[in-house]
Amino acid sequence: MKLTDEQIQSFLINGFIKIQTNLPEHFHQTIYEKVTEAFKDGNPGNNIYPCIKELGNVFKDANVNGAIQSILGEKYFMQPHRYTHVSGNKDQSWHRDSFFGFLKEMRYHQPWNLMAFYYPQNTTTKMGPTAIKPKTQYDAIDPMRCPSHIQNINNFTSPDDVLFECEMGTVLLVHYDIVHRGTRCLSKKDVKRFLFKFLFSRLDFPSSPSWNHNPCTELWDAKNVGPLQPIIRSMWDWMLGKPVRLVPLCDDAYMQCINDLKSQAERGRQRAAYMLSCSGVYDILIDILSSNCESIYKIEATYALCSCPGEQVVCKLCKVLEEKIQQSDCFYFIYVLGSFGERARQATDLILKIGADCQCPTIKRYCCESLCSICPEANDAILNFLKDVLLNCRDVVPESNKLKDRNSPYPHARYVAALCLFRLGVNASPIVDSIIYAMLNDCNRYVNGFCLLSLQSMNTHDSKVAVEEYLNKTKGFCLKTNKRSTF
Ligand SMILES: O=C(O)CCC(=O)C(=O)O
Repeated sequence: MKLTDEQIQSFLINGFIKIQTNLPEHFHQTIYEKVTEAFKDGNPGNNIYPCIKELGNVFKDANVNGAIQSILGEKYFMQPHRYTHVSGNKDQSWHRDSFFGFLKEMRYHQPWNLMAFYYPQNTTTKMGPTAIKPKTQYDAIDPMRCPSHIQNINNFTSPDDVLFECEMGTVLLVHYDIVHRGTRCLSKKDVKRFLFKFLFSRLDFPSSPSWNHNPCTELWDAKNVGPLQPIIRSMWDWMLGKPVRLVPLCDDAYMQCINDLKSQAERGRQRAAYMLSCSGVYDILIDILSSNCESIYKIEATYALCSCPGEQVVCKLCKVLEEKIQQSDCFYFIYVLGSFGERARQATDLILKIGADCQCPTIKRYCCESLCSICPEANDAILNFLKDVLLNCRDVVPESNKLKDRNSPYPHARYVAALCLFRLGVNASPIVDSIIYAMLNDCNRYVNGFCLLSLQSMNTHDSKVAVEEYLNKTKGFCLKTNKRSTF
């Protein structure tokens, strides 16, 4: 079942939606028994999926599949990372998931990624349910780190937090960047609370509504949502596959926004930045990106710029980026240009040049991502760049597969290059040999996983042979995942 307009709007505002599967009680009981059994040997980590193949039925369920399609579009995919959580005797810290510990400078306001939490048992408050801070998916401040002079309310418990008591068979779909945590189990009884976490992502930009949309709601302007209004309105337009609406500002409102850009409260700053951007006033935001101010302001301005209507902003961004080529934070510009997709075509050569000339894995990573969004049909130069990052973006200190490597920007860049090649589909086939090589030889399991997905989606003779051999060998398990190294 596809979601309705109201459900999509509520998801865009709050950052989550609760779905009930149509699967019978005994299905969830079987999953519960199987996971209890599997845990006797330790947490299977990423391998939970091949261990309990029936989990696939949760995501084939019409309600769940329909809801994911509604948010991520028809061509969504499941990421190679999965995890099973058991509630423990301590609350987790409030956190946002990060890509396996990798430091993420920028996240996404647009729903590119979703977490799906599946609960195979009735989950009461005493059993340690998941807690969520609604609306935090748009915050630039991370609850785990923030300069001390900037207000950061998200590492404290607040009355707005939602505790998810739920029935067995519930799937909670959550914006990937929302602040959440697992709470502690208060029950003395030996009833474990399991949660299966799966990640899903969209492959491309929306071109039309992918939910059960009534065209009469097209001009919904999110009037009653408070300071988040300009953000939510922009997300709604984006989800419809439409250009973001131009909303001009009167002089007083403009002056108020300029003042609010440096306000103490994050919501006020976000609103001001988006209102300026949506009114086509982008110079001041671009100035913030070029300045020496605190990164939090740059991140907020960057998110807002992604909703700037019109073509002139692309020219201006390219012009300033050209002047900034040597600077380490040019990735903010590259990120915004990527968010415009094909609208930023004129930036292709500039981004390629920056990516090829720089040594910084973080900048290379953003170049990969933006090139793939701007030019989805790819060309030789783009494929060669992605291939170079995939095969050669390595630290001088050799990587192993240990925990600390998850914090290195080098595997992260290769991981994004592999993900981009997957997004390019058959257009990546000229470099199929490199993708096969990285699937078999890269020391990072997610690089292997995304290369496998890329080869599966390419569906050429060579890719099919490689996939078949690989799956015959692995049987769908990640060979680098074990109970000492679960993800
Ligand atoms: O165990 C839970 O309820 C939450 C799990 C969690 O925070 C996570 O998977 O990131």
